[in-house]
Amino acid sequence: MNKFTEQEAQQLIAGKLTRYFGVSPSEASREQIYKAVVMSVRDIMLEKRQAFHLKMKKAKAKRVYYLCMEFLMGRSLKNSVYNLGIGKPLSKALKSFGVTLEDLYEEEPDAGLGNGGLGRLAACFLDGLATQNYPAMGFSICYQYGLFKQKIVDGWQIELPDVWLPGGEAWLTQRTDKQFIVRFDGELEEKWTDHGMETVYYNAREVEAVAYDMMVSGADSEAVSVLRLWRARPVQKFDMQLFSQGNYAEVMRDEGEAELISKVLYPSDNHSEGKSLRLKQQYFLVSASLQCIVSDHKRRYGSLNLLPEMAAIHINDTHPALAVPELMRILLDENYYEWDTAWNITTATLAYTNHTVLAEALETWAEDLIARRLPRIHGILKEINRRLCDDLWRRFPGDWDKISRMSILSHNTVRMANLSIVGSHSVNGVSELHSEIIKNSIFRDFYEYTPEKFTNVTNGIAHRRWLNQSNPELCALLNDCIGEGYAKDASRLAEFAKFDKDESVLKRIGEIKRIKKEQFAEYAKKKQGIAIDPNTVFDVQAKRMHEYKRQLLNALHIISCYNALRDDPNLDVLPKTYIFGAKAAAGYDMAKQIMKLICFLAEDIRRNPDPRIREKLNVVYMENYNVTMSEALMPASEISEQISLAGKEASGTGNMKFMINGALTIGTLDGANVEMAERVGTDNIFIFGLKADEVDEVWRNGYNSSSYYNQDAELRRIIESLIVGFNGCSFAEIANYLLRKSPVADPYMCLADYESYTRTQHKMSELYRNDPTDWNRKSLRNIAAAGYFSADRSVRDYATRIWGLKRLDK
Ligand code: 26W
Repeated sequence: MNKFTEQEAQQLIAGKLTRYFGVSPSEASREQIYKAVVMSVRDIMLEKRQAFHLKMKKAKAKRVYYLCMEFLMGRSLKNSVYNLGIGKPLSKALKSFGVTLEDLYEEEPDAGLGNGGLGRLAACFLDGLATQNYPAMGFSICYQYGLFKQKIVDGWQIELPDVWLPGGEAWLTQRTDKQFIVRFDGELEEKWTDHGMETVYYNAREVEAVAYDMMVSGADSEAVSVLRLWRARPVQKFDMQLFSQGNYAEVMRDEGEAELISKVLYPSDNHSEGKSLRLKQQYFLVSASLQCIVSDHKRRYGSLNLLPEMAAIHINDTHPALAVPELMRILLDENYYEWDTAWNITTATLAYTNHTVLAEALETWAEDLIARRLPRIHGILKEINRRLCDDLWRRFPGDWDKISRMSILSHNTVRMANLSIVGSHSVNGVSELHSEIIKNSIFRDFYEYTPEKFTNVTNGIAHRRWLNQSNPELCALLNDCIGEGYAKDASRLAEFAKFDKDESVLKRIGEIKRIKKEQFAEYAKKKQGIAIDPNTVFDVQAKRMHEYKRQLLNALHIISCYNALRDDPNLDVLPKTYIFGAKAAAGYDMAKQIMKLICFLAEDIRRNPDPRIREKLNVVYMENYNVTMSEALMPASEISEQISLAGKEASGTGNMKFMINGALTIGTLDGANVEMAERVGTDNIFIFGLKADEVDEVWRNGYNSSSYYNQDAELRRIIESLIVGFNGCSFAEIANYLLRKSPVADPYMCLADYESYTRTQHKMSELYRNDPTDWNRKSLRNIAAAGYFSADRSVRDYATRIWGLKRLDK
């Protein structure tokens, strides 16, 4: 493999410094050294990719193309150095430049090209694919601004632009040989030509898509995954006529409009806004990617007849669903296929994953918007829909309700989920529970129509990033006990379970957690000037801020603890620090209100004059939670809060990151928590609350939050406290939300689950205080049971059961 020696590394880096920055090693700034190192590491990966590419070509290997509007990559240097196995020579080489590798890691901005779970999953998958030598490419957009930078001013979230490219660009390789024209607007005309009836598309606005590649090396493998990011720019033909007529403004406007497409990532997670620019982004991604895939395929194999045998194209959530009509357009208009053949090729190539059941997240577009912006795509959608409805009519004669629910076009809306299902040969959810729910509720009609399409692939995480790289201390213990094999085969973590009676191992687990807590406390001090006492228990909820994830339920319990301590500051309770990290979608008012409540509650406690209270209860809201912060936080956590209303969290992946780092979960039977409980055993996880079917039942019978309020004095006291407020601010609005909001009070049933939650919290505190050894034993069992939740296993499931992909080393 293309590794290097210390001397070679030194020369490579010094060479970059002279050629790209005109400085000698002794003059170079840390930033310049960082960039020179990135360029050197990138070169190694480009070479490695080329070798793998050759192998793919020779083997005529099938490839997967993963289309996703988000790839939440975080930092790349540490991961690349680890995966390439070049840490030692590089560290030594850097001595002569007067910096350490750790210093350089800190120079790198996060590539925050995603919102949350969906985007981080896509990033984890690229790692799993490369490590197992699967031929894979991700496609997304090269957003100039990634997910906003969060500032919290007086408890209120402010969004600032995320300027990542100055430091992140060094990873990108511009591919001037990969450029495609994407067309919007314009008009259609049908014409008779040599190919029969042809649809001609004219007067379109054209935008050019230019590729920027980012390499993701596998760990100790031959493969490198490529993430191809499209940047939009005006087509390089200047409208001279407009310009010479003196229409400068119009010319410049067109230029600006083109670039707008890849300007910024939409910050909304689980809520579809239906904005025209977002539609343009989606089509831009889909059209550029498919043109690229198709042209590569044709260069290699001549025609598109073999596309399904050689390419698996994945639609990650419905955001790239226009891949269905776009592939049809390319087959029909540019390659003159008959409709039926084109349709068979399309559906055999595409597969779709659903990542959420929330109604407000299910995407629909106004049909007239699509008709205007994408007239040809609209025409194809109408024909897909016509044929679908014909077939449904044959299968379910007279069942108009069903047919109207299943149609793609209805009442001036285009339903992207229906389109994705109809246009794919496979539809999957991301945990067992979620996959059952989609079959039985949101996609029930489709499940009855084509049951063979539906399947499950439970999510997984890049465990080398989340365990090996983030927690070397824990890995040292694992290596002592079970060797290093788990890095490439996470199922071997199970061998760690044998040590659950070994007192010295259990003790070391506690010591390691303590070290990671101290490190995080230092990090929080440095980042935010906040003091965290590592002697307290770290109870952490880190994920996007959303009503269904119920950060509010957590807050209600903290308020009750605070009340108890205000009543009796001498109360003998387990000292805890509650840590939150979460961004809210910019326009999501309720989420921002909950954030404000937590921040004001935190401040109220911090300002409490009684040190006996402050010593036992601390609340910390970490600002700007992102991948890099997460890597510091997961290993330091002792309690993992996974408390969504059952049936709402498709899977969760943070839950897996906490688990593999030995945190104990307090959670509902939701998403992947269900499978975590099955694997670790119910004695080692703290499950509470209504189950998904019980939630449905309570809902059917009419949920009334007041009945819980009336029966529970503790709850009444908490609501009172909300109204009185914290740090001088009343939160009566939240009290109202829980009890009186129309049309429903407490839509995510915090009050229904409160008693069970608080009881379970107490149970955990008792265990922590009374039997720390048993706590560590449970922690050990969680680590040992986490292997299944590796992205390596997830992508293997996709590869064998959905994509029909083979490893290139087997
Ligand atoms: C169009 C607005 C929008 C944006 C993003 C709608 C929906 C999304 C995503 C699908 C939301 C998301 O990230 N879902 C999360 O996906 C993870 C990976 O499968 C799961 O682990 C989480 O449970 C799920 O919430």
